[in-house]
Amino acid sequence: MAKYQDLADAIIKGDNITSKEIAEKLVGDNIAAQDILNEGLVPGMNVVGQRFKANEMYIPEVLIAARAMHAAMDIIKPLLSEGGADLKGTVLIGTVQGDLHDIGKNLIGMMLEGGGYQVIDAGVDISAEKFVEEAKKSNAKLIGLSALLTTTMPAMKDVIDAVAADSEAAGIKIMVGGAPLTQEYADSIGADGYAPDASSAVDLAAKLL
Ligand code: B12
Repeated sequence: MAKYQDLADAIIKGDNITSKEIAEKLVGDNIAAQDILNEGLVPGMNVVGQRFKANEMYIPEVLIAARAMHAAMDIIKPLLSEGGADLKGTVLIGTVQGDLHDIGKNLIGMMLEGGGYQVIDAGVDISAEKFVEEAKKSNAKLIGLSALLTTTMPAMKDVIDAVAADSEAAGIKIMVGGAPLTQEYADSIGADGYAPDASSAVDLAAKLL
């Protein structure tokens, strides 16, 4: 019988063929999709996140691991929603207006998915109005904003203000990140949270939701 650890190992190695096969075997063995997520995918991506943080893994390896996670996720996703599995909530992510950098945002999205959240990716160069509209449409409880340019950091405050000004959106939490960001900057614009990397972002989401 396939084991959770084999699935986690396939993800860490970035082997998307094996991760898919193991996920299929586990499903065939009648293992609940939620258990496959919690005992295989999440621990695998946790190791990847920790190694990335410790500079033991580099961006391409993380992206390859994330692809292996997605291959397994594709198998269990339909079963998760079918069984009404208790996904932890919806997080809307996007890069702010004027900014096209998306590598960090994509990593955040993959790690959040691996952590059991439903992730809606609005994309790049997203206006404050669009963030509000998408958050309401997807019933997101948390928005993750990314900015890589010092010139686009102020656009994060525009999103925070637009969310606060909209009676239907007010109350949605906002976390921010990106290389030029600091905790001080996040505090100064009134963000609910800041995380310096993808694995801390998952911890932060758990704290905020
Ligand atoms: C790749 C890259 C590009 C690519 C982007 C490709 C893509 N699809 O993303 C391209 C070539 C398109 C590009 C374009 C430009 N770039 Co550029 N780019 C970079 C580079 C080399 C890497 C960025 C990156 O992906 N890092 C890796 C990821 C994983 O890290 P990260 O994004 O920081 O994300 C991590 C954390 O910050 C955090 N995080 C990120 N987002 C979020 C969100 C939340 C909610 C949370 C909690 C956490 C979080 O978690 C992530 C994972 O750990 C940086 C230099 C550098 N070393 O940072 C310059 C850099 C960001 N770029 C820069 C510039 C100037 C530009 C251009 C203006 C260049 C030009 N003259 O055309 C354009 C701007 C285009 C635009 N409008 O956005 C400057 C910015 C300087 C500044 N002070 O603002 C940098 C710093 C290079 C430099 N030293 O000058 N760029």
